[in-house]
Amino acid sequence: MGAYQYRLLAFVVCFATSGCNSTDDDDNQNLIMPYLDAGPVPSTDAAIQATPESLTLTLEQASFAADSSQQMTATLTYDTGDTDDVTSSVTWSSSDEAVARFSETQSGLLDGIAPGQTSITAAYDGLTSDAVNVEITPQPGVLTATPNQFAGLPGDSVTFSVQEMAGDAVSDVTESMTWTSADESIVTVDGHIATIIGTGTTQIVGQYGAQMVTIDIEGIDCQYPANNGQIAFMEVFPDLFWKDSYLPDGTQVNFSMRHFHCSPRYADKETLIIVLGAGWCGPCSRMTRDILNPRAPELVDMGAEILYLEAQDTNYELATSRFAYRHIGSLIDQGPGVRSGELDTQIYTADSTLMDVPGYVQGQPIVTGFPSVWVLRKRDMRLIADQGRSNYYLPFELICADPEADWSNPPPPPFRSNCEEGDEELTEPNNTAQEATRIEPGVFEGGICDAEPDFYRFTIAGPWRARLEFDSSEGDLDMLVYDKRSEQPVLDENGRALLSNGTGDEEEIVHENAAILMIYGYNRTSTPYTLTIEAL
Ligand SMILES: [Ca+2]
Ligand SMILES: [Ca+2]
Ligand SMILES: [Ca+2]
Repeated sequence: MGAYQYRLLAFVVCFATSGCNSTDDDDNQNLIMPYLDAGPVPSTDAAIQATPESLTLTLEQASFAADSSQQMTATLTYDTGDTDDVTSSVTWSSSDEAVARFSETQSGLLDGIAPGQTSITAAYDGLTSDAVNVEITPQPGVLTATPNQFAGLPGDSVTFSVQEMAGDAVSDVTESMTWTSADESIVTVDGHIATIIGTGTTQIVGQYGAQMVTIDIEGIDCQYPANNGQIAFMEVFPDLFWKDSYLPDGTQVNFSMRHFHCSPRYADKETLIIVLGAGWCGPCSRMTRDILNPRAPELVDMGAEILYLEAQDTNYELATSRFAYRHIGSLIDQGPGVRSGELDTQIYTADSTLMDVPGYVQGQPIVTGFPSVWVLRKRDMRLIADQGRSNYYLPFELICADPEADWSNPPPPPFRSNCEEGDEELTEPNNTAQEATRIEPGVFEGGICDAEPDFYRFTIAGPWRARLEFDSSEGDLDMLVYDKRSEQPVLDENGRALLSNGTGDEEEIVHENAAILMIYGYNRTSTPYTLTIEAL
């Protein structure tokens, strides 16, 4: 536009003075140049007498983001009412160039630099425009939804949160989001909670200002293997459900056999270890805290999930999932495993509706005591290993490593020594009554450091006391007075076996005269000990 105007100007100037011709160029140039130096001038004849009166600034958006730009326009208005665009001729200024400053290459282009306010003016030929306030807003960030996808069975819901990340700044914009479901026959949204109501895939879309975030949703169509509702060895486990079960960190999820079998959440799982315990049951606590949990990280890596199902609370009442969460947490803190309570047990009926069946699991014939411990195979949801079929703890590592094998007669678990160097007594081998170490009253340090017992023999005229001390959280040791002939514990005058097999940190036997003591790890556990023999 500028070049066209200059040419037009040349004609105007010629007519108003002594005339123009091709031989008179020098004079004409002199007349024209001052106008050119000052920039564009009115494009009509009348404008020659017109006086610039005001300078006004316009821009499309008075508020825009850092790292974006807006083109400003300066308009000169003459006393005649005529106007001219003088954008490229004015001197632009921004009161705070740290907030926004003008481009050096394009006149009037205002670059947002950092969030804040600045005041824009332009000057032209002695005129200064009114100030225009411009706000630079933070650069729009990247929205991230958590979770960014969700697959669930009908009835499952998920709560989303959304973070906006702008540079190093992260802000939670969850409460500012507006959600819509792309298919309300699959998922509905209320606030920022989505609930699966049908099967299929769709999306929900979250809107935050001009930004959007989408979340892929799948309503899972689960085909659970046919079953007869009984819990039995090699049978398909019943289609049970525990709403609002607890994860180790206290978050709640619906957990069910159906979820375990079908949900992508368990995609990398092959086995489910179920510990049916009770709040009042010491051996259950031992199983959870001392046997299973120390192995749990390794088992989880092998594709095992754990379900701690509490049958009863400390008052022998049906346990809630809340109780299960607190009780298991008191034993293993945030150790792996879902926590559910039998009061909350539900079962899918033939038409896939849920029915309350509190206490269903502990009422099964397979449950002869607590803890009952089973391993299920995810592929077909069959119960492949039952603690009730073994005199030892189940060899979880072996079972989870090979869930297709026959575990109807599970072998003892591999022995794991809890001893450190020097814990084992120097009088090994002492693994049989024949090898028993001869001792006098006193204190002896030793250890059950392999799968074999330790034997000691002594002769004391009269009564004595043998006390065994150890850390039962590491390994439970027991002790008995051994009868070489019967290869059984010696019986006292009342016919009771002279053995001490409690669950605490100490075993004690009081007897008299010569004896052979046998010290052994309960269920192949291992730990160092201190043995004290005193004559009474
Ligand atoms: Ca030993
Ligand atoms: Ca030994
Ligand atoms: Ca014991």
